[in-house]
This record gives sequence, C-alpha cells and structure tokens, in this order.
Amino acid sequence: MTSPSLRAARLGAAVLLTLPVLLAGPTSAAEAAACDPLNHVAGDINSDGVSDVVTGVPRIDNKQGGVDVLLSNGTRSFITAVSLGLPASAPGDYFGTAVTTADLNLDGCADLVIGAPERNGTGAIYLAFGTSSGTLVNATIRDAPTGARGFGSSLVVLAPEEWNGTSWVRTHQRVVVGAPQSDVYSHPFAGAIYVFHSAAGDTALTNVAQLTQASLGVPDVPEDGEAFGTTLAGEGRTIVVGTPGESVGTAPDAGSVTLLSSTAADPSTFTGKRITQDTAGVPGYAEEYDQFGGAVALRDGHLVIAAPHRERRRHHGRRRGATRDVERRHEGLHPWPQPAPGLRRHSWLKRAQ
Ligand SMILES: [Ca+2]
Ligand SMILES: [Ca+2]
Ligand SMILES: [Ca+2]
Repeated sequence: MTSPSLRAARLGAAVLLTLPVLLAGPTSAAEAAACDPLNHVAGDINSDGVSDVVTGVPRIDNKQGGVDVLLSNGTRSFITAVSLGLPASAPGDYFGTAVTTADLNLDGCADLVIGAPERNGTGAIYLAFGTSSGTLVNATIRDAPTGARGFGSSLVVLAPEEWNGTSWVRTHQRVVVGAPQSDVYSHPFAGAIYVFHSAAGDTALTNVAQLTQASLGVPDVPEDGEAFGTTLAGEGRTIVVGTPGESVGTAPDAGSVTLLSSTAADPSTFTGKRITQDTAGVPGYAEEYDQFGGAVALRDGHLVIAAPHRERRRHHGRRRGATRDVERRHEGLHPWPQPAPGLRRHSWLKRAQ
C-alpha cells in the first residue's frame, strides 16, 4: 500500500511552479496559513509539492556562518541570523554547522532547524518556519541548556507516525540536538543529546529528555573525550547517535554507534543498542582511531556508518576511511523521507584532538 506521504511526493514531483518567491525577513504568521496541510513532501519550504535544498555554510564571513536555500522554483537565498530578524551571529558561531528541514508545526510547509554550536561558547539552535511564499517567519533562537556544550553540532528531526485504525498519521515531530562537547559528571567532552517535541501549531520546542551514556537505557558509560552525539540520524522512533571518540576494548577512538528507541506510550524512556566494528554482523574489527560513527545515516531501515580514519596507519598516514552498511529492518520502524545528514566531520572535533 502506498502511504499518503509517498503519493504526495510522487504527485509533487510533477509540479513545477515558476512564480517568483521571496526569501527574506520575518513577516506575519498569517502567511503560514496558506501552506497545504496535506502536503507531506519532505523539505518543501514553500509547500509547492517539490522539495527544496538547504546547505549549511558555517565558515563563511569569519565563521559567523549562514545557510544557502535553493527553492524548487530556482530562487536562491542566503539565510543568516540577521535575515531571520534575530541578533547577528558573532565570528566563530559556526551558524549552519548542522541544518535540517522538517515540518515542525505540521502546517504543510517545511521549516528550518539550524545549529550554531559555538554561539556564546555553548551553542544554540535556530527555528524558522516556511510559508507558501517562501518567506521564513516566526524565527526563534534556543540557547544551549545548562551544562550543554557544542549544542547544535548535529541535528536530526524524526516524524513518528502512528496507526489510527485507518491510516498512518503524524502527531508530532521529534527534534534531536547533539551537544558532543558536554561534560558528563567528571568526564570532559563525553557528550550529550537533547530530545525536543514539536506539535501542530507549535512555534517553540518542548524539552523531553537529555541523554548521555550515563542515562538509563543508554548502553556503555561516559568517558573523557568520546563525544557522544557528534553525529545523528534517525527515522520513526529510532535515534542513531555517533560516538567516534569511543574506546573499544583497548583501542582509543575506535568509535561506536548507539541506536535509541522509545514507544508512543512512553516517548521519554529510551532503550539502546550499541554497535561497534566488533559487533556481530559488522564487517572488520575495531581498531584505534577508526572513528566508526564519524558519520551516520538511516533511511528506510538501512543504516550506513562511516569510519573516516579506518586503515590510516596501513596507508602511511593517509586517512582512507570506510563505510559500514548494516541492514536493519524490524517491526515498528517506518520509512519517512527525512533528509539524512551529510557525511562530514565537525570542525570542533578536529580542534579537540
Ligand atoms: Ca518547494
Ligand atoms: Ca511548517
Ligand atoms: Ca563510553
């Protein structure tokens, strides 16, 4: 059976609008009402049935950063904190280090979530809401929670769907934010992630959980510099967390990936599974500095994990890298066309080494 979202995506692919669209500062919230609430096309900021493209440019303008937005009609715009009507970024904020689209308020226009992990030394995320004109409205900033550092280094938005007896319906969005520089008890840079909810009509996020490797249900224990939450992916009710600095046995920085799931009945309680290259079914074996989990992606139950430094020593210092492709299909994991994070390393991680 074809899901409503897939049908909408296929119909939307045949639609091409040529009307000029403006991407500018905030306007009235009334524009958001013109979005098509039945539109489920992923990443469609102006609700015209065709996905749009957003790209973070965190090092531009003395590392203040920005986000490049290309609408499906060809209109291109450059988004900064100022263009969103918010206080300007400072040099070194790295606005745009992570960026993703998701329909946070479920009105049919995709919205932007942007990370600025060095803002004020602890990080922040920005929300901006799409409209049918392409204008981004109602932008807000959410500073790092107390104790978080590197907040906004990584992002993923999940859209759990629930069966109401006749069809799958979305009830809320789950925004997950990585803060991999966070200290956990006495362990510097052990890392944390924060889980927020957003429901229909919301313009702000509700905090659901802070998760570290010290949290109930999360495997392993926090250790210095392992950077839990450096990378994030997920779909349905499954969050994928990359910890490239994790030691495995006696191998430092071998890296791990954690899968965290919760239920509709209890969305704030998570159970976890830890994967390393020593896990049964994963090719190869964990070696020092592999940094397995340096990038992660999950789509339609297919999990891809990068080990960007694998085989470095064997190739005279060159960082050859590898990916591990792990088929992971199980009941309760529902496909959703959420853009996966790109394969990249984070600038702060390089500095921390
Ligand atoms: Ca569009
Ligand atoms: Ca929206
Ligand atoms: Ca650990």
